[in-house]
Formats: sequence, C-alpha cells, structure tokens
Amino acid sequence: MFDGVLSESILKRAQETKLIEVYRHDIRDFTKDAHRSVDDTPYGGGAGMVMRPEPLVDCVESLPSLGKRCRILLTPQGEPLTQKIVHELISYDQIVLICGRYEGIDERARKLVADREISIGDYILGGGEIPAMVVIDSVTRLIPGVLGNELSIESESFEAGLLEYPQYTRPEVFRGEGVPKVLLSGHHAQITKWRREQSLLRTLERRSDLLEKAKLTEDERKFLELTNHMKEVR
Ligand code: 21W
Repeated sequence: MFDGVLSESILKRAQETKLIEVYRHDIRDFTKDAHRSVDDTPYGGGAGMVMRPEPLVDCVESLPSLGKRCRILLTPQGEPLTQKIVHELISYDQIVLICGRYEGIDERARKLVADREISIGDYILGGGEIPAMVVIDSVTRLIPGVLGNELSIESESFEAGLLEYPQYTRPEVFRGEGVPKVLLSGHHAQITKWRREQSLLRTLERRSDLLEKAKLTEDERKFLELTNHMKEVR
C-alpha cells in the first residue's frame, strides 16, 4: 500500500536525500504458528476479529531505537490529527507508526506499544495504513530542506488559522469568467489586503469554528462582525 505514496515526488526526494528514511515491517513475520495468524476471535463474542498481541508487540519491540522516539498507534479512537500535532512530531528522530487491521488490537498490546494514539478524522477506513501515510506526508513537509520557499508561503494563512484565499492562473478569461481585477493591477499592497479579506470571508462562511482561535487584528474582528451582522439582517 505504501509504494505509490512513498515514490511520489516530495516523499521520494526526501528519502533520496536522507531527510527521511521509511522502513516497513510485516507483523506476519513475527508469528510463530504455521498459519502465520495475526488475528483471533474476540473474548466475549461479537462480530469480526481482533489483532493478537504477541506478533504485534514482538514486531514493535524488535525495532532498534534510532534516537528520540515516538510510537504512534493509528486508531479511530485516537486524538484527531491537527497541524499542531504534526509540528510536535517533527521533534522526534524516529516515529513508529503502528497500523491496526480488523476490528482493532488487543487492549494489552495497545498499552504496551503506544506512546500516543492518533486518528485522522471521524470516518471509517479499513485500517491504519492510509492514516500512517497521512502522518508521513504531513510531517515530512515540515522538515527543513524538504520544501524550498514553498513552506513559508504555505504556512501564512494556515498558521494564522484561516482558510486559504482563492487563486487564479492563466487564461485571464475562462469559460466566460474573469479574474478579480485587483490581481491584475500590480498593486501589491492591495493584493495582500484583498487576499487577507478573502481568507477571512471564506473562513467565516465555511469554517467559522476556526475563527475563535485565529490570530486576527482588532480591525479584522470588527470587519467579520460587521459582515456577519449584514448577513443576518439580509
Ligand atoms: C475502523 C478499525 C473501524 C476498527 C470495538 C468493538 C486508524 C482510522 C484507523 C477500523 C473500527 C483512523 C469495534 C480515521 C479510521 C483504523 C480501521 C471499528 C469496531 N470496536 N482515522 N467493535 N478512521 N481504521 N471497530 O478508520 O484503523 S486511524
């Protein structure tokens, strides 16, 4: 499952330049029975299978320590991943991403292997592999040297806790729709102001929950209050 994602341009380059190394371990290699079984029926009954503790714990404990380490279990019951958590994770030399399958893992194994439990959101996936790739992608992008100047551009409105402003490229008219005049004007101060306004308006419309924590000036708060009020009386 990981091959395609890891051979994508940025992750590929990050590995080639040794900014990251990714190792994959098959829990099945740590089984001792002829059938190489990693799952079993749940005590107490019920549908589905549970991951057996022995091969999972043996696998995780077989890994060498490569410095300051964090062992993360990807699970629907984990803390929802945010950019704040992604920032915390770049402080580690080694991140062990433990992917569950089946209906979940044995509770005793969970306590032994996980320093931290992370979910990528409230929807049901087949396992922890895609969430693990989400962690790899999001963390790698923050490692110094992985991106060029792109990072500083990207972080601006996201760090302020706002949604991005709308973007345009050529042609100037596409299917009858033009480009906002200000963007063609060459007035950099006005363009910056317009983009900030668009970020604010878009966040108010789509993700007003973000505004509580967003870093805004007093004027920007007033602007949003006024806009919101105008919407309510309309
Ligand atoms: C999905 C496992 C649903 C278990 C107790 C009794 C990792 C994930 C996953 C999966 C269930 C993440 C149950 C967002 C995800 C993951 C597989 C339900 C039923 N529990 N982030 N019965 N969404 N998913 N278990 O699905 O492993 S991070």
